[in-house]
Amino acid sequence: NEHQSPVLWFTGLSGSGKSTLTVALEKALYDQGIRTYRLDGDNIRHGLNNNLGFSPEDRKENIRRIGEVAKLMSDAGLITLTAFISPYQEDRDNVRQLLADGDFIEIYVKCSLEGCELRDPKGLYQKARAGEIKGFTGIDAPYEEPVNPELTIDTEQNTIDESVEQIIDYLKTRKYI
Ligand code: GGZ
Repeated sequence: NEHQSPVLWFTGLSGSGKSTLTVALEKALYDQGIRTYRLDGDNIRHGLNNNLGFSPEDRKENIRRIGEVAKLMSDAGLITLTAFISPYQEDRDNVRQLLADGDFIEIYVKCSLEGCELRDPKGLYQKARAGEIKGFTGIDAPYEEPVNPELTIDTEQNTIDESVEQIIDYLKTRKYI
């Protein structure tokens, strides 16, 4: 391998498909005998970062800590998959800087706001529209689209299987796996 274990950094709106994709990708990699670790809200926001909310400052700190944890996972030899909105380009760039060249793979999970609102799996957009949640990403808090992501996955145009294949192809072509 030319590279250390990379961090696959999924970014996108709530409901864009980050969690679904990372779960499916993890399974596909596991089936090929490749060891991964997945970081998401369930194991980070409920634990290490349970003192953080959704202000810009807290999101920044959320992403900073996740970047540091991802770096440790990567040092330990695991391909790390992270599934966080990570709405600010600057915060994502800081994680990229933290890692060795080529170890940060920014994957934009692209889905229109309309599409995410239609899915609304947890009813959060509806609550945000009703003013019951303030500062919700895409409604009254910003999402900065990645400027130069390694990959863009359009979850309105592709099935989960197609998206997983696209990522695996990328990893093989670049000799990460
Ligand atoms: C965005 C929020 C908010 C606000 C709660 N804005 O669909 P979900 O529920 O499971 O994913 C969202 C998750 C976002 O947490 P992240 O750690 O990924 O965000 S960030 O990277 O910006 O720090 C959503 C829920 O938390 N949620 N309030 N105001 N999403």
